[in-house]
Amino acid sequence: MIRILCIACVCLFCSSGQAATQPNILLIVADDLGIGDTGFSGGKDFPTPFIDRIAKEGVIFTSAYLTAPVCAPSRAGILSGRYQQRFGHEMNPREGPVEQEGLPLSEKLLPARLRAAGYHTGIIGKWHLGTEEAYHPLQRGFIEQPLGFLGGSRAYSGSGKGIGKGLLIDGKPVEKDGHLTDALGDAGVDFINRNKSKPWFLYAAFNAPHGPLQPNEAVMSRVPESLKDGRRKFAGLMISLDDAIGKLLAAIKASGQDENTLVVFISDNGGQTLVGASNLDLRGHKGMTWEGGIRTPMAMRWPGKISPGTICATPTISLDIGATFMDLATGSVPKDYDGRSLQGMLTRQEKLDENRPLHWRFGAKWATRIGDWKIIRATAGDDVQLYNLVQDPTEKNNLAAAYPEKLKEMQAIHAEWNKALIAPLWSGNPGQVKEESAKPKVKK
Ligand SMILES: [Ca+2]
Repeated sequence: MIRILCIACVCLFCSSGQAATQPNILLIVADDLGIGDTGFSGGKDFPTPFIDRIAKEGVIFTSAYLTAPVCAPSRAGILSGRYQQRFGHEMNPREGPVEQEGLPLSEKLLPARLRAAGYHTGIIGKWHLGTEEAYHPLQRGFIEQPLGFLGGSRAYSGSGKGIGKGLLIDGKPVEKDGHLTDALGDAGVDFINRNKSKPWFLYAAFNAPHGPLQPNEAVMSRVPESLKDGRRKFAGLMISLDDAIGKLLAAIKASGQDENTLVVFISDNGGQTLVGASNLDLRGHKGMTWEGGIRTPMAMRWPGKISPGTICATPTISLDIGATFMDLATGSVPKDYDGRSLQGMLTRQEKLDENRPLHWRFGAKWATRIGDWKIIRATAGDDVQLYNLVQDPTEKNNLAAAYPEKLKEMQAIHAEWNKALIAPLWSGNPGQVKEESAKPKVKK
């Protein structure tokens, strides 16, 4: 096993000035899934063999973050490569014919950038970045949409009438039978099979295991007997997701592209424990800036390039994904990107800066992590709290009173970052999340 303890490297943004061979890129984004929901990140109560295969045959990031604790702003960060609060996409947009809320058109998205670099780009699954025509995926750089939908969540199956309304192929309504996760997997396989002549980028934005809890009855016999109620249905959704990912991996291998394809797996926000997800013992859940709201399982696989069994414990954030893809595709990272390329770490085991500040702002809730330390305002009106995440990964012991200088120093760094942000463009619905009492706990 190779453990990369990533310390300062001056070459993070030094590029060769030209891209190496452009790999295909499969970016799998699951929905509302926590670190207790995939085997490679510590989940134990149902198997996820294909997701785990990505990790086993590649690198596991054990301290990976998303830029938001809910769906749409997190996806805006991933696809723009920038902290989404810079351009006002801080909250989930409302959906409907009257609303004009979507990822601002000022942002050139990752699919558009990769397309300009010669990639064939496709999206399956969930969009959630605007329902008006101008915001649609085919207007934002995706050449094709083998199967998807525009909203933030939807049914997985109908009652004898197919999967239901709202499914699209290339922006046009379509009817499908069966279970949505199966259909999305099949559409992704079709995309991979059809595109062999040039590098491709597939954004596989599965809505699983986001609610509603509508698993495919055909897989429920595979759910361990010990699981009950919501967790049982959630496990059913996960089994279908894992099967679909297995089909995508098999299609890549069958197409002869295994060693020319980078596969990335992440969630879009922390687990929604209120509907069956698990963040293990991390504090909080979806909608919060506690670790349970912003941490994700993350793994990458690229046979022949990434050494199997690699573990990176250095904090990484979903902004690094786009930076890495652009570095691979073009040999450089766009200057306005907030992430850093992981290419050197992935392929040459270069060390990463462990003390890069990472920031969050979600309305009144915010946080900053630097190295071992994190400050957090968990709820409007709360005092700012300080935690040492290495000694206290479950955020139990607030050290604000014990280390006032550290608190002050980090607050100043957060305030400086905050200055570059704009006000949210819409108030949105931050998600159906229950506020957790966040009274400071002072270490005795
Ligand atoms: Ca989500």
